[in-house]
Amino acid sequence: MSDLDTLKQSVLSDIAAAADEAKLEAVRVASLGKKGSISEAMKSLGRMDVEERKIMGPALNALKNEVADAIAARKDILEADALEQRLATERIDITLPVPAGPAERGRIHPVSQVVDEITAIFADMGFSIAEGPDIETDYYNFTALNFPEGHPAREMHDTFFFNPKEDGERLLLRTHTSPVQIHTMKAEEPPIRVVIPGRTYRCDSDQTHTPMFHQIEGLVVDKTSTVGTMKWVLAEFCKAFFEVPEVDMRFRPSFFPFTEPSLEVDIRCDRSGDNVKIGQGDDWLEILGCGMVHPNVLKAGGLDPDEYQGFAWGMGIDRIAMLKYGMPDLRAFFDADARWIEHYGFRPLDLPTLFGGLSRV
Ligand code: 2NM
Repeated sequence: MSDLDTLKQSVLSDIAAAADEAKLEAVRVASLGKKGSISEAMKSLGRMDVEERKIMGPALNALKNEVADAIAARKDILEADALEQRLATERIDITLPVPAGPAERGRIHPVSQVVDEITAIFADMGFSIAEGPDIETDYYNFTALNFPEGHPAREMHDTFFFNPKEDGERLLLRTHTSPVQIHTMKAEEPPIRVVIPGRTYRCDSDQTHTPMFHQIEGLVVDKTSTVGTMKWVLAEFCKAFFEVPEVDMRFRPSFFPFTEPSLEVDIRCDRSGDNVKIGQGDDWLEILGCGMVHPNVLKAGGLDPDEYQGFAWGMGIDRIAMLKYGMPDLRAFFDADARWIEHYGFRPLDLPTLFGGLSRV
């Protein structure tokens, strides 16, 4: 019996000392496993005489059960301890902000944001979006748009020309997005309603000009659109873009080679505070140029001016972005400074829509 007691004390103290589930399992194998100490003791029962076995049988069984119970109890404690430790070390504070992943940290450039806002507004009015190449021919950039050969307007655009090709033709960086209107007229049947955002280039660089800048232009061609239609479209655009219920607009006569009549549009604003306020005040802000498409331009687009008519407009995106989002320095737009985009950029998943709000500022 004292042998059994010694065995019991030894196994129970091993169980109590097992610091984790792996060590406890080792104790189980060493005692109750096939070749474990208790199992070996059980095997010795066969070699005993009947009297001895009557005593040792129940005693060994009791020991086996006691050890099995002790292991199960210790296992419960170790499992609870392990869980306790995980809960302590893996605890998360669900009130903390979600750490930003790449899609959260990236920012949309204000120029892209404003293009998305403007195209959303015109898409809502039934316009589609067209794009064209940055490199153009003299014909599409000037001639087709009714700029006469040798006309000073060609010089005024401060065009970047490429070296002449072997056949003498000089390609250029488009000075406006208007060549895309010609491509569109040639490719599509009226009614045409398109907006064309894109990069444009003029050899000009100072406080308010960069050699590359962005324009967005629009074109409507059908059989019935008039200056009245144009004024309504542009007024709807201004209200939606500046997110105000009413805007006062002023149309001044102007000149562009590709439109007749040509007009410049100002909207009422207030410059008395730090930021320009749109829709109120005693000042005017020039925001776009527009006009009825010149018959020569319709012809260049393959359309009969006796059958079709329409209007077009154009505006600078960079300037209008500066205005809407209070960014003082145009040149910072193209410096690729991460701190600038972090401050002025927009969240990539906050897409401008008319129903969700354009800018959420
Ligand atoms: C402007 C102002 C006025 C314009 C005209 C055309 C075309 F090709 F349809 F004739 N495209 N863009 C236009 C008219 C552009 O920008 C200040």
